Amino acid sequence: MTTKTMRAKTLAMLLASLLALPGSPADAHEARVGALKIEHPYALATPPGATTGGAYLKDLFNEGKVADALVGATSPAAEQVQLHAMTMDGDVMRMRAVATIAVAPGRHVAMAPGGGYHLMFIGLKKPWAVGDEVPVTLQFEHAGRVDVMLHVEERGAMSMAHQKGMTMQ
Ligand SMILES: [Cu+2]
Repeated sequence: MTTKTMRAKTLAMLLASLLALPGSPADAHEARVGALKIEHPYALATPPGATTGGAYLKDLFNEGKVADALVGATSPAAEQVQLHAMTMDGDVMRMRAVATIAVAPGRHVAMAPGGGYHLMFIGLKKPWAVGDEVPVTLQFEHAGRVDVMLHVEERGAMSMAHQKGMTMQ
């Protein structure tokens, strides 16, 4: 094997491991409450001094027969946690607070950076670094309350990878 092909292989492997990281079995985690399955709750690292942060449930799946909805969230890591929706206002992407995020029976809600829904942490007690774990309590209309741990991940390449994974609704 030439040095060149070895280098190319190493690079390809490195790239593959980077892209696979957020959803890989080693890193993925999930929680269940009632008929709801929450897959890989995560947050993105914030810049130093940041007072807000975005968090995402990679997948929220309603396995049951009853309509449910995420109606609120709280965390000791922030003064408040809002449910946000991204919408296009002409060419500008804007976010707004919503009261509920519905998850119909048999349906998935996928949250990702750059579109759809997210959890917005306002008044962060401290900025988030890669590898941090942030507790959040989710309140659902039917299933009730569940504590999950957000894994803090890198911005940029990682969120791109997440967006790619969002097509499988
Ligand atoms: Cu927001």
